[in-house]
Amino acid sequence: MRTQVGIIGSGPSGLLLARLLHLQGIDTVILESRSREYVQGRIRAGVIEQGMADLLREAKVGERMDREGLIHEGINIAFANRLERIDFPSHTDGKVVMVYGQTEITHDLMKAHIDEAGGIVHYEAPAVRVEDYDTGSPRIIYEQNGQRKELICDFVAGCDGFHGVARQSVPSDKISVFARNYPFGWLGILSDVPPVREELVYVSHECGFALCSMRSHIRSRYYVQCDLDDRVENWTDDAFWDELRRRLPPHVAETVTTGPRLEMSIAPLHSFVAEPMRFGRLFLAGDAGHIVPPTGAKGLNLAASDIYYLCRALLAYYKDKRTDLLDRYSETALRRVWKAIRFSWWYTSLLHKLDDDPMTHRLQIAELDYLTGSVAGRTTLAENYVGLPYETFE
Ligand code: RFL
Ligand code: PHB
Repeated sequence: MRTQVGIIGSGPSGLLLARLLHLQGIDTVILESRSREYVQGRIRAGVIEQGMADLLREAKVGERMDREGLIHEGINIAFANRLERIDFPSHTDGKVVMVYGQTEITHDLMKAHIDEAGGIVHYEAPAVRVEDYDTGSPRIIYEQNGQRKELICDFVAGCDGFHGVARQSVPSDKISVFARNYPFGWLGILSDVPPVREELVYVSHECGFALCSMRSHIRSRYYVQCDLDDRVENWTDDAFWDELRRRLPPHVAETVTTGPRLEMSIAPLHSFVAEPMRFGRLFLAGDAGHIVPPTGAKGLNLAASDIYYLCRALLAYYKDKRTDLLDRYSETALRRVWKAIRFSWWYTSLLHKLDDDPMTHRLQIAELDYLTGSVAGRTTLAENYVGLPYETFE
């Protein structure tokens, strides 16, 4: 089999790239190790930066998002029994974020790319490795129905997430990795109850971090910081709600509506960057190249900015025979990646229980007091949260 751009992974990175290229007449084939139902069912991100929302509109999959997504003009931060609000538009030249689940984005992309446009996605077809990426015709070796097959391409996009094979196809002496594992995780619940506040609430408490998020006016997503060795089986719904309320200021806690879980899961927190993001004709994008802890809501948004740069670079090649944007892809994408890695690390360290030393929490409260009380502090937080701008090219 042969295609122009072979894509490994049908998460948001892979699907968005395929969709944008299809709209410009460029052929793709996506290879995905899991089933369509599995990919569709994963519950993950919820906050979309304006840059990503604009890219989804460019991909002509923004209609339902614009109808059903919630525009948020700020976030709340709870600490020391206080609730402070950071307003986005007044600190960022009018920018806002969109609350719209990754599950819905994946659904919209699948409908547009596969069901309506007839785009090719092979599910349950895991890639095994990428070969010949230093030549003019790289190949993806994959498995389907127990058979080994190969997809010959002009370019390969490794959109196969943190555990994928694209990055692992490169010899370790050609790649530098930077990693930090945090000694805690997030226990999350999804429940059909109205959110406690109209906007997200990030909580720093001496018992640990908590987050009140949502998917709609009637579906909430809440998280509490937990130990890395904790298990979902250790938690009843009541125990979760009690722990969440313990960490909220009393006047907020008493307004939490509780209900049965639709889903409960634990996610570990990591920071990870692989450099470079380009190896000959193999390009990494999204979680395949970098991971952030979810605190800053940046993972999915970074995947989108990678796809923005990669798509423009591929278009410049196919339409104008230009290779300069492909050559600059890694450097350009990584500049934005590192700023989000920094923000996510800083915001995680600011809000989580890091150790048992009471002074650590006092220092965090002092920083939160400074940040929320100063125009400069609020601006720094707001600018990073709504998303730093994408670079443009002539
Ligand atoms: P994905 O979504 O992991 O998709 C990769 C796909 O590749 C497939 N795959 C393979 N296919 C073929 N052959 C192989 N050998 C393969 N190996 C893997 C996988 O099955 C999968 O379908 O990566 P992608 O597309 O780069 O997208 C990244 C985002 O999913 C991720 O960054 C976000 O979910 C992170 N994230 C958040 N990001 C935000 O921007 N805002 C948020 O509010 C936010 N909240 C979150 C999050 C992630 C979380 N978890 C569970 C890690 C909240 C949580 C709890
Ligand atoms: C979510 O709604 O899942 C969510 C929101 C904000 C974050 C992380 C996760 O920072």
